[in-house]
Amino acid sequence: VVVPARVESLAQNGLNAIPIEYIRPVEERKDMGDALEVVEAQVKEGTLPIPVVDLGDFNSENKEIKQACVDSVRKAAEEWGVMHIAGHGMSAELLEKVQNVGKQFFDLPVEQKERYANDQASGNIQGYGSKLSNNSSGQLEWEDYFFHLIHPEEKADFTVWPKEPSDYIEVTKEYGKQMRTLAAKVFSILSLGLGLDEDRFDRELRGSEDLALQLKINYYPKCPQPDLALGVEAHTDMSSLTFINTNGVPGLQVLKDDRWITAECIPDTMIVHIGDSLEILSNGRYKSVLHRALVNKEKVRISWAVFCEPPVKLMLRPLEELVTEETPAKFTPRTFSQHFEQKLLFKKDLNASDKTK
Ligand code: AKG
Repeated sequence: VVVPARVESLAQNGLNAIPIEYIRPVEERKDMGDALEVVEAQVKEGTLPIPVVDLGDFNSENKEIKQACVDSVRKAAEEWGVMHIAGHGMSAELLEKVQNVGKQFFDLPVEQKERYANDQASGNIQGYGSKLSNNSSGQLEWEDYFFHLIHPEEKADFTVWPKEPSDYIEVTKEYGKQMRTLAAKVFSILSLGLGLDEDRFDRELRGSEDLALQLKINYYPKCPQPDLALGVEAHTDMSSLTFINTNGVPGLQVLKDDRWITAECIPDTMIVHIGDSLEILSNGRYKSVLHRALVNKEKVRISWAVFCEPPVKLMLRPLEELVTEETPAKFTPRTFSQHFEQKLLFKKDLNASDKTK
């Protein structure tokens, strides 16, 4: 088993300069910097922020309010491929519990977390991990993570889930259940936005099984040189949708019109990304957003990303309702796993976290 260096251990050593493997090439450094400073500068500058939509309006009896909600979600998904959602319906209490159990796990000493280490070389991708330096450039990311499937429950392998804290499993299971409900709601709105039957995207994406929801808790230690390192390098997600919650520390950046826009932390909202699977089904109407994570000098950042993935054998192709003479199919059919393999051909290194990219 190759055990990579944990970024947390490196950060604890009080370095003034980061090891060379974490230094990004010059071409990637546009709009990089300390996330706390970058987001502040962006607000001052009046940069167009990532749209905020209120999903609560979708439950309105008033047809116009409901339609305005559908329109705003469609517009954000078409123009940005990412949005903040308010009115998502998940209780603040559950979200707080999810954050507490995740933080309590990461507060354990590294040696104790090491008992949950994944083994990427043998394909055991669930568990505690960090990027392995197995490509020629040796490029690494400034984060450690915990990755595991949380829904459907029958597919979850509870033996790899954290046993400490003792309520981790119960809380995270409930999160998986409620995330599935939320995903169904977002699919309804996105289906109606393109004039499709309300259950169209969900029905197509779950196939004869169900969506697989994968949780990745990203733990980004403080970084002495945030202008040179990335917590997560630029990628689009393979998923249909990805939901992101954070501990209130900024870091996420999305590419829009050739500029990296940093997500602000807006209380009581979460972020939703459109992933590749939905981009393909929507025949490119909804954009799979390119994103990355910055780090900062002052605060540990933790994010909880839930990737809603179709079954691996599911055939991804543009929905027939969206393929016309004026809008021919932009994507060739491929299964979800073939899509994964095709993407990897363009990348030299295989890592656990790449399963989601
Ligand atoms: C990933 O884990 O793939 C991410 O993109 C994380 C983004 C974030 O931490 O906000």
